[in-house]
Order: sequence, then C-alpha cells, then structure tokens
Amino acid sequence: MLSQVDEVASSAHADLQKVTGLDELEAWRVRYLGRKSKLISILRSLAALPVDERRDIGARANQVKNQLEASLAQKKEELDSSVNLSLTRESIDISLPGQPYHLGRLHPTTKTTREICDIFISMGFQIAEGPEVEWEYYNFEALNMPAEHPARDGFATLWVDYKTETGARPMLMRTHTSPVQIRTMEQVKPPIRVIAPGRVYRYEATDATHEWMFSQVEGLAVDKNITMADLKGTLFEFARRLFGTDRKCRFRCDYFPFVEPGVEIAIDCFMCGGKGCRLCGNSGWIEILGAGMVHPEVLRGCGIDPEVYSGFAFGMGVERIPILRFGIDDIRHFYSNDLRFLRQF
Ligand code: FA5
Repeated sequence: MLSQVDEVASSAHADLQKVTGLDELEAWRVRYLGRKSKLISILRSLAALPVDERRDIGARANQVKNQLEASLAQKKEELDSSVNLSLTRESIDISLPGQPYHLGRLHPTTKTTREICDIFISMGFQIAEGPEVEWEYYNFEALNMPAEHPARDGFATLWVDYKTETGARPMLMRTHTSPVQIRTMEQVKPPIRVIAPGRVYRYEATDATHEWMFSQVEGLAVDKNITMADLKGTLFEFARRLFGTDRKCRFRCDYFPFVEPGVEIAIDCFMCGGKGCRLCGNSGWIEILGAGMVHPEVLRGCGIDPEVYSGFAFGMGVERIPILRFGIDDIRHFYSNDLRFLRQF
C-alpha cells in the first residue's frame, strides 16, 4: 500500500506539470484529492489496518496529501496571476477620447423632395414613378409634342442610342417628369392624384439657376369637374406651407403644349427682394414651377374622355426651392460635391 501511495504521488506531480488552465487544475484536484480519489480511499481504509502498517502508511499518505494540497495552491496562484496579466494586457482604457467619425446626412435635394412630397401627400396625393431613360413617345409625342414641334427646342435633349435587332429606336434622358403623367393615365383611371419626384436631364449651359441635371416633382390630378381654381388653390397652399405667408408668389400665363391654359409660378428673389440681380436674371422673380389644365388631346391619347374628365398638372424644380428658402446663390453648389456646402443641411 505504501508503494501505491508513492505511485499516486509521482503521477500527481507529473500530471500537475501538464496543467495549463483553471479547468484542468480542478479536474486534477478531483482526480488526486477528491472524495473518490485513490489517496483519500487509502486514508479512509487506514482504520482497518494493523497498528504498525497504519502508522507508516498513514504518515506517508498524509505527507503526500499535504504536498499535493500545497502544490495545488501554488499552481492556482500561478494560473490566477497569468490570467490577471493577460486581462491587464487586453483591457481597454475607456477614458481615452474616441476617434471622431462623421455622420452621413441627406442631400438637400433629397430633403426638399421629401418635404414637397409630404405636403402633397397630406393633400391626398400618392407617389408615382417613371424611368429616367425614357422613350421619345412618353417624353414628347404623348405630351402633344410630335416630331418637329418647336416646343421641343425648350427641352434641350440628351439622346441615347438604343439599338435593337430591327434598328435603332429613339430613347432619351427624360427632360422633365411629365412622362410620368402619361404612364400613370395609361395605367390608372380617374380619379387620379399623383406626384412623381425624380431626376431630369437637359443638354444646356449651366448658370446660377440652371443645371444640366436637376430634380423635379410632377403633380397630376384628374377627376370630374376639376377647374383652374383647384390648380391655383392647391399650388398657393403648397407655396404658403413651404415659404410662409411673407413671401410674394407670382402666378402668370405660360405655354406648354400639354396643358391649356398654361401658367408658371415664381417666388420673389431672396437676394434682391424683387429689385433684380444676377441670380434672378434681373427679373426680381425665380420661377419654381410650370403648370396648367391637362390638354384634352393628352387625356384622349391616354383613353380618358375629356368631355367627362378634366385635370391639372404641374412640374416644379426641386433645387430652386432651397435656393429661395436658404439664400443659396448658385445651383451648381448642389452637385459640385463640396462637403463644406453639403454639411450645412
Ligand atoms: C417643365 O419641365 C414642364 N414639364 C412643367 C409642367 C408640368 C408644365 C406639368 C405644365 C404641366 P420647365 O422647363 O419650365 O417645365 O421646368 C419646370 C421647372 O423646373 C422650372 O420652373 C424650374 O423651377 C425648373 N427648371 C427648369 N430648368 C431648370 C434647370 N436647367 N436647372 C434647374 N431647374 C430647372
């Protein structure tokens, strides 16, 4: 039995060398010092031994037990201090100042578009959408502008070569959001109340109020008994909500082949207060939208009987609105990607 105690002692010491973590150390303790371990069983069986053997084996077994307990305590201390060391190394100093990082924000055109849409949605309009690369038919012909119509000159067009097996078909970058009127009336029958926000493109020189790519919001209402008074009431209410009651709003005749009669709405120039300056082209006014009563030919082309239904439509330039509200002196700031400008919104 004495030799068994020595075997336990040597294998316990050898195994302890291999222990690398606290879990392994606990397993080692259970194996060599636990209630069911060999050493404890020997100690328990001492009472049944003759007195001489009990004294020798008991003394040795207790000595081994004390050594193993001391080794266990020492190993535990070593492991604890190495865990603490690695925790200290991996710890984060939360008092250090953080890395500054910039939050993204919405572009002023997106913000304004959403604001415009919210106003019309509160009046019962729904959002409609159309493609930016458009068929000539929707951009011009269906809007009462057949080929060679002089009004096409007002929409300097970027053409797209679209080749099919049967030959090229004329496509273009839409010059206005009005094609969405046609696409909507082809799909939905009156009553209709939609607004269509989106980008448009014109092949023209830029200046303080003209870009070659800009955004518009189109509006269309078709129903029985819609009159010019509805158009004026809707657009004046829109201007009042967006610009407040202090700004002057000019409503006067204009010509667009797809409406009859046609009108334009302009707001007094913020920069000169109406006296005339570089921004407003010395007119004292900045035009924000074109509008009118939908032409009977356009309604008929979409299968809507103009004897029964009438409607109004409008198309506004989105960037012109923050220009007027926040006093921006040049539309070209919007797309020149100067963050000092964009971060102000
Ligand atoms: C149109 O585009 C018509 N489709 C509007 C319309 C719709 C009339 C429905 C009647 C019925 P116009 O070319 O005037 O019209 O453009 C409308 C608005 O877009 C202008 O009032 C102006 O605010 C803005 N706009 C026009 N050209 C530019 C440009 N180059 N850069 C920035 N904004 C522009």
